[in-house]
Amino acid sequence: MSLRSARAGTFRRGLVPVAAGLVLAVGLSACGGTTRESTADQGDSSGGGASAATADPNAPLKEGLKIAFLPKQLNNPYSDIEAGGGQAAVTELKGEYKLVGPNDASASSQVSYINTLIQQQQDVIGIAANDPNAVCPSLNQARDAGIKVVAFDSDAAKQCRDVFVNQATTQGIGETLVSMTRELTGGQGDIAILSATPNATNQNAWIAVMEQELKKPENAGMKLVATVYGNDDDQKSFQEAQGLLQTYPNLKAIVSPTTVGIAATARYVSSSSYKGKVAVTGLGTPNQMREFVKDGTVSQFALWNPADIGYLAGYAGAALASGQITGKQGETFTAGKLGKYTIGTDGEIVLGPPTVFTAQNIDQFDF
Ligand code: RAM
Repeated sequence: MSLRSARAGTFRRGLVPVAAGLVLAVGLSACGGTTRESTADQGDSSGGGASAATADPNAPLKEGLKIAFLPKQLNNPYSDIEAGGGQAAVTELKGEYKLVGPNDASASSQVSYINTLIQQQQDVIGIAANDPNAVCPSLNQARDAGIKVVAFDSDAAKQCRDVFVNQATTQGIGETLVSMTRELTGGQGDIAILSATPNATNQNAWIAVMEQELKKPENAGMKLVATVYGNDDDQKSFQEAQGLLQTYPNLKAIVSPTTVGIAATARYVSSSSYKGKVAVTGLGTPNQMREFVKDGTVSQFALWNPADIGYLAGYAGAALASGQITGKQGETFTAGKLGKYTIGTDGEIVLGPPTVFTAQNIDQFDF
């Protein structure tokens, strides 16, 4: 039943989740959602996810595929790590790797890049969508031109991509963010969220789960007083963190579900009088967060290995372009060193559970 159990190798790369309950949460939550098979417009690229073609799991992976990656923005260390994983996959696949993208994560910033990739007749476009809908018309033009579309990290609307490589289940990530906050605050007091852009599919989905989690009795002592947006821009995130602390003097925690936001928040808090008094948690890369864990500003945050998302997206794209999969639930493919994956509901492929980082384990990670 769980997507995680359907594939081997999640723990092989050393990403051992600290919170045992999290693995369970991730596994359970992978079972939800609707099945693509029930959609009437299946096979129509303008309205329905997977193509009408039949998958041939034994089809050989094609060599020479042109696989392009379009992350949310290029000047984000997280995107660089993701793209590095994608490049590793394309090299193994003997394909042609390309990386393009905007410098800001605004809603429509990716459209012109998609149009260029269509003109270049790429075989696969991997995209971390800045907005689920703004990219849709161009992505469907790409699909009409025979290009396979793999959303990764941040989904596009499901009727305009073939599959979505999700870092962990949305439910599991939202639950982790709230459980870390509860642990750090003792479950009491005002909390705030400092997110990426207001349109980001991934952050908005995680925040929606957090809001549901906060309604549970065990979280009743925590009050979400504000959600603000740093737009995945370091300076804006820094200022938003400062603004939150000035506006809400009783704030007990800032939760930032973005690697840009949490690093900027930690930097601000570490040099302020709030250090040690206001908890900072969320999703960050170990290399960006290490100094703030060492100086006592941050004691717990989470993430997955971004390189594995890019790598998995590369292999998913090659499997689509080679006819091994079409994006339908239940199809399987092998993603190189990561092992076998099964496509879940709505074309979703889940990488694996996130890892929680603390002072005890952070030095085991280098990304
Ligand atoms: C930022 C981006 C990315 C997200 C991570 C956690 O780097 O918003 O999409 O997955 O944070």
